[in-house]
Amino acid sequence: MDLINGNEIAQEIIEELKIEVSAIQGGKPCVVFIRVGEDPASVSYVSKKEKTAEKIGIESRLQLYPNSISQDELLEEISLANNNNEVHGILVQAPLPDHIDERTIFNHVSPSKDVDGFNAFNLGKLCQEQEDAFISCTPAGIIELIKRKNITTEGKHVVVLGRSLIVGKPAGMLFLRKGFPGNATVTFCHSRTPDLENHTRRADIIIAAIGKPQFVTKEMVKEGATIIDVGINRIEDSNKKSGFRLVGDVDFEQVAPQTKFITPVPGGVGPMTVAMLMKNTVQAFKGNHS
Ligand code: L34
Repeated sequence: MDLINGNEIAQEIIEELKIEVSAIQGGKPCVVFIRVGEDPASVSYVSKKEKTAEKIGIESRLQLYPNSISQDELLEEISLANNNNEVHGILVQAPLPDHIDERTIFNHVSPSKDVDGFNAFNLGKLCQEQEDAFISCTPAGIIELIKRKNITTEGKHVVVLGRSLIVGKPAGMLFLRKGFPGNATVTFCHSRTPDLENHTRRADIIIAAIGKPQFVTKEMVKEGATIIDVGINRIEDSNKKSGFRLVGDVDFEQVAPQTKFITPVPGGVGPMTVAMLMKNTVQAFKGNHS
């Protein structure tokens, strides 16, 4: 079993970006973070993004709004950022309150500033395998882990658990692309898939992104499989100061010994999401300036 250290690989990327950004002459990459409400996970993730941006030399502007903001008001804020030449990247942290349609919001971000890769234009580019698509940060982080650990994907069976726009769907598309890492056979499974374990047991690589704590058990995993655990679930733990601990979608203790590679939670995919956002922001800056 080889534990994939997401913190370490994310740090490598951050160091590479520091060098890239310090070589920029004239201007500085700038990203706007839009956060609505005070969801504790969102507060923590956005604050990680701010700190990482600062380390790299990327300017970030945090725009906070109350849960009561209307969809039109939020669209207007995005328009302002779209039209602001000082801003290269825009990120609207999910989840948004129920009265706001996330799809409408994501599609309103200018494709050239869509560092999250959530809008239809960038998702379309991903399907078309266009090199300049912004790719959603979590799936991009998964692919980067696979690349840097040199894990073979060609001819392998990848089973994606989850069909979200943010992780499941784009992750599957990435493994499907021609080239490395790609050329895999991809199966999507979700909450309506019967006999899930029939699929997962045949997987060489499992991408667990269903948001159910410790859902993947050892009976579901073949010996020598690679597991990428995308889940970040807070479960109550009275032994912790915070009152909770983080667990993935995989029962790590049980499953890890029979895997070839596995990502831990925390310290696996999470830090990669942040690193890839930074990479996309630098990309957005360079795009605007070319
Ligand atoms: N718009 N919304 C938008 N873009 C995103 O890319 C995200 N995501 C997901 C939720 N909503 C979003 C994130 O930023 C998930 N996510 C995210 C970011 C960072 C981490 C996890 C998820 C992370 O750093 N995780 C650490 C531990 C976090 C902790 O201690 O709370 C880890 O080691 O997994």
